[in-house]
Amino acid sequence: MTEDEKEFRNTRGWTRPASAALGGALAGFAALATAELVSAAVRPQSGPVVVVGGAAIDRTPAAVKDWAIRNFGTDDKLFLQLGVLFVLAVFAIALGMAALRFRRTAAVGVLLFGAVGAVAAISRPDSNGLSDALPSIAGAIVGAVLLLFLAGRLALRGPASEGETTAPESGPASGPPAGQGWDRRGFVVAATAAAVASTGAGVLGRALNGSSGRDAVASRDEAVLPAPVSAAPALPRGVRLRIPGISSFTTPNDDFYRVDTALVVPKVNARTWRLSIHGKGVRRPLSLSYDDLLRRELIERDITLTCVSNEVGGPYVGNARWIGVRLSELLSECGVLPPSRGGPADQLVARSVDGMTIGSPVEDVMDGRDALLALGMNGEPLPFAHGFPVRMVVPGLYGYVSACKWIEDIELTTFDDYDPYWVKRDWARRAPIKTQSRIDTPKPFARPQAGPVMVAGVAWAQHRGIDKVEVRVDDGPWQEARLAAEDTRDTWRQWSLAWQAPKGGHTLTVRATDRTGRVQTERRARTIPDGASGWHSVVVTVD
Ligand SMILES: Nc1nc2c(c(=O)[nH]1)N[C@H]1C(S)=C(S)[C@@H](COP(=O)(O)O)O[C@H]1N2
Ligand SMILES: [Mo]
Repeated sequence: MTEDEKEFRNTRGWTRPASAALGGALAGFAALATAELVSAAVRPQSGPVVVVGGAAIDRTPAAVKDWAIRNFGTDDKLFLQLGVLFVLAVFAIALGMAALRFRRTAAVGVLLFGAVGAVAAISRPDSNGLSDALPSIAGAIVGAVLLLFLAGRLALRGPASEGETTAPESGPASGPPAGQGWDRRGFVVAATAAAVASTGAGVLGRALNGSSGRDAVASRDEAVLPAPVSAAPALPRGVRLRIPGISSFTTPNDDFYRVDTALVVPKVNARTWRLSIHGKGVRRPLSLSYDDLLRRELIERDITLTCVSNEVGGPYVGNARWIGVRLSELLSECGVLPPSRGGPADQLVARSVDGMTIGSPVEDVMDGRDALLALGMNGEPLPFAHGFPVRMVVPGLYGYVSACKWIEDIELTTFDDYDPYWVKRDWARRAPIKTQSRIDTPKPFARPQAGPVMVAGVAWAQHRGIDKVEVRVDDGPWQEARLAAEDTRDTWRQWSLAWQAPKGGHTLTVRATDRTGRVQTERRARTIPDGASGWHSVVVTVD
């Protein structure tokens, strides 16, 4: 190959555009790594992927969100973040290619991405103001400078480079020998250095962000829940059916479903946490510390929590033993009266440290049910993912209208005056839990042997109680299932039916009847606006 041919390859081949693409990707990577490191100094929730992802969550139409939860389950957040990263990577590569010709414009493009991140950061509901914009801004500046520099190495120089920008601002004088070409060595060195430095910054930022909740972790580790004055009664005998594959009566914390909008689980320091209660009809506003709550009379209750996004047969339901303060007691101390006794507020809006708002009917919270400000879950302080230090739990209401995690503020208001987060997104203002039942075993498309097969599962109608569960095989008659003993009417109930399974394909269907005598409706409803309805069926093939 002649020198001329080499030069031709050097300028016209694929390596230059490929390097440009790589340069763009590196600039994007450096920007994110810088942002990660700076967010460790500001706070983990201020990173660009988190804030842009959070803004995307808030703007996602309910139907799409529903779809995402259905398809990705609790991994929906991971997929969202990967999606944000993918979009960023595509744009970074495009900007890198554009920088071959329009170096300054491409750098400005990087800065624009930073601006998007900065605006998203400032407009998060839990934003700390301008400081939250720092990670995005710092990242964008580093990314833009790196892109300028790398594109400088790629600029063609020398007399024969007409038609391409000769880019006088490019690079140091110690570039390549004069002549047609670009600074390959300079590019490789700079790109390698940038990759190494960015990886270092990213890893360090990750590590710092990971440990940033140290104070919060320490405050949870040292928290000791006093014995409740009113302990939950021992579980009645016969609450648990010993059937393989059935949901355990008490859901262990690690298996408890999680549904929230938080891309980063808030780590709240209980030592500095406070809860305020204020608003309409609050004659004596309160501000409480974690210790204030621990010093109060605590009660312990088994309560089954359910998500309104749970499909018929879905997994977003769990039962735990909660320890907490009676919410109605605190409200009464503040002088709050329920609407039925003339109180002016009919909606209690709980606000979390991450800006979630959840509205519950004041009437329900004060009607004598065990509405809790919960501190403990299954014998330990709340796990961070489930709301440490304090969350609400109200028997009989879906989580999105009752179970605010990481709560820090309670405002008494009216349904007319204020729409909380999910209501703004077309979910119902009021949402009592619908009677539901689920077949846990056999699993869909199972192939049991002909003969005795245990059909079993759970049924729930919190605060009304379950009185009957029936199972139907194909189009046969409804057969009454055996019901496990009831713990309380606020908890789910296990059930089972011994089935003599004949060979062939069969559809098993379940329905429950609650204590008001109402049979679970067959009418199919979507989750939005106020919870799914319909009967759960499982198709099996008996061999
Ligand atoms: N701060 C906050 N609290 C929240 C939510 C949320 O997104 N943010 N989601 C609610 C919903 S929709 C449900 S079903 C329950 C779920 O509680 P869990 O994750 O502990 O099971 O929390 C509720 N509390
Ligand atoms: Mo929910």
